[in-house]
Amino acid sequence: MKILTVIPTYNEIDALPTTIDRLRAALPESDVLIVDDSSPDGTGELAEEMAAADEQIHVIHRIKKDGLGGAYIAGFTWGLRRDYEAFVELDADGSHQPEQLPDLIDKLDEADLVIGSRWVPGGAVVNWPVQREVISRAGSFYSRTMLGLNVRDITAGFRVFRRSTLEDIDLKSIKSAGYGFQVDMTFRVARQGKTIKEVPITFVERTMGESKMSSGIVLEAVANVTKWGLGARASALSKKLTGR
Ligand SMILES: Nc1nc2c(ncn2[C@@H]2O[C@H](COP(=O)(O)OP(=O)(O)OP(=O)(O)O)[C@@H](O)[C@H]2O)c(=O)[nH]1
Ligand SMILES: [Mg+2]
Repeated sequence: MKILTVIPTYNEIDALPTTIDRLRAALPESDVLIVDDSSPDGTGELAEEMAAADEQIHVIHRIKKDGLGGAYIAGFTWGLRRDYEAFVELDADGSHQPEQLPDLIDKLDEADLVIGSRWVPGGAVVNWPVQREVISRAGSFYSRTMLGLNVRDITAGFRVFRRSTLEDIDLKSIKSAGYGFQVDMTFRVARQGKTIKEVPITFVERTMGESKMSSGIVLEAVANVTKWGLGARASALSKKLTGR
């Protein structure tokens, strides 16, 4: 299977080399696409050097920091123009263990989307303050309930999509920038009746670089989940009442 691993980066100059080395060792068959948003710390230039030294590594540069969602959409669009059959999402900061990727890819035999999950039995988080875990679990619980999804870790960013799963999504219509992007993608895949499977992973909080998580990102996700959940309920009710 031809695999593309997409890695969005913003100021990840310290963490990126280790992440790439581990990924290339753990999954040598996968091509890599780094999507950098003109990081002021020089991550984009470093990525270019890596690409010059390894023909399986590619880079795209966006002109300004414009969110994780937009970076993934740019990366997927690049890959869909080529003949990749599976698309991996991986953070640059070391939180997602490339060594666990083969487990996720194996599961793609039975699924259209595989999520590396912190909140299924066997999943774990290392070095997270308790308040971060509470926010993440609560966010997944709220999203699961509002959207009627049977997924434990809805905001997870360690994932593998089948090509057909991405082809069936209108990527241009996705506006969510932060975690909302992961929830949005999960909801769209589930609404098409596709199969989503979770595989337990150990998520290790970053030890290098700075977090891009912000209250704006959390609020965007909560507002969107509420809007989508109420929208889905309203359309189900109107179908019931009108029979259409
Ligand atoms: N291209 C691009 N990448 C981004 C942007 N925001 C975040 N990223 C990258 O997306 C990945 C996840 O971002 P993180 O900052 O690690 O977010 P997080 O995991 O919620 O936060 P921490 O737990 O503090 O690490 C990292 O590889 C970031 O460099 C962005 O606006 N553009
Ligand atoms: Mg992180």
